[in-house]
Amino acid sequence: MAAGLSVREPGEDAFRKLFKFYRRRNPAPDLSAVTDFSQNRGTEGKVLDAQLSVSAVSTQDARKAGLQPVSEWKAYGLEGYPGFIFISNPFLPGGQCHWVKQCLKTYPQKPNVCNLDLHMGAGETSDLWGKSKEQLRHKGSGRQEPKTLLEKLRWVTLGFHYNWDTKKYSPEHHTAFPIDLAFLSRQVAAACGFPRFKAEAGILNYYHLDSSLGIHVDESELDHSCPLLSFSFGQSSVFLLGGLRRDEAPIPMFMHSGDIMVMSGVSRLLYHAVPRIVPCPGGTTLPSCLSQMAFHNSATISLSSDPCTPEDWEVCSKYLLNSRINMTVRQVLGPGRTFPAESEEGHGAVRGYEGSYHPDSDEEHNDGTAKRPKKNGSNLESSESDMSSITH
Ligand SMILES: O=C(O)CCC(=O)C(=O)O
Ligand SMILES: [Mn+2]
Repeated sequence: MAAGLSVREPGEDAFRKLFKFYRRRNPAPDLSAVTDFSQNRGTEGKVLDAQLSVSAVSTQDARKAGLQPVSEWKAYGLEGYPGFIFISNPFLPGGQCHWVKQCLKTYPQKPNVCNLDLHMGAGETSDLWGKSKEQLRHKGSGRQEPKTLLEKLRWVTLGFHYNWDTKKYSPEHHTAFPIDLAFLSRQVAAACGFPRFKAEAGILNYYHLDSSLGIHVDESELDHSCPLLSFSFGQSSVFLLGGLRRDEAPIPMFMHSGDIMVMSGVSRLLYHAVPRIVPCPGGTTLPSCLSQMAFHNSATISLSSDPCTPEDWEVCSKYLLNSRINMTVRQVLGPGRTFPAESEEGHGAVRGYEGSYHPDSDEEHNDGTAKRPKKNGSNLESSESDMSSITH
């Protein structure tokens, strides 16, 4: 256990304690206790090899999604966390380009919904990519330079659009789920033993070096027997995987670019959070799997009529120098099910953010945009110090 983890303030739950530890700026936390699946460095004796269904995904379909054949994937589980599967970057060289480009260029477009829609008009939020790319490409490292719209993007919702106020999905607020992302999700879910998985909702989170995502459980989906898939790109993060209760101390683990996490079964409803983004040393490079990337390989992703060009990748790679993108994909309804009538609804449909920290979340953002009241936002935050917070 890293130094400094043992002191616990009265009334503070074990999860929150570690969340604060890893979010701390000054002094920066010791990351030596963070499990790193890619380096075989981990929670001693707790890391298991996960069995995948190799025959469920053809090599051709894997390749189409930018993935290596499933037989090549390195997948892990954790003892005591059945249903939790960590796949250490199974993407082909170049296979991540397409997804990063989609997250920055395509998915923020209407009819999808993003945080900027809450305080900007439709004209202003259309074509974030077009409005940002030149400025982003030529940007120096100066903190004073105004942020581009892409840098102000915090979340995008897809499919059944998650409502941050009601913490529910509704049949009235639905747009077509991106075909390519549904395809990628289907392959990953099938390899993990869920051949009938249907991507129905997505939340994309955009993190910068000072962002964090608060402690929560994803339980708004109506059928928890379906897995939740999570894909990470760009800078690494510390991810905390907790238990069913907040007084269970979470396991810290790195999520690197290309890593995929599947939460299913007993692990589907575990508390989790992202307290910290961990940039590459020096802060001026991309993770090696992205910098070595022969972008033209992304042409193998034959799912899109808009392949990632060298110009696109120039913008994406500049963005990722100090950012992380995470895509979570969810099935909202059980197979063949529809939304229940209002009167039949249970009481459990809550994305269980117990964001009791940062009562100051209605203050002004440091980029001049108004902070949204906590109830309007996801729990993605930026923190300049332990106690300040910025919700999108
Ligand atoms: O960014 C991550 O790794 C986690 C995202 C997440 O938990 C969510 O969107 O519900
Ligand atoms: Mn989550």
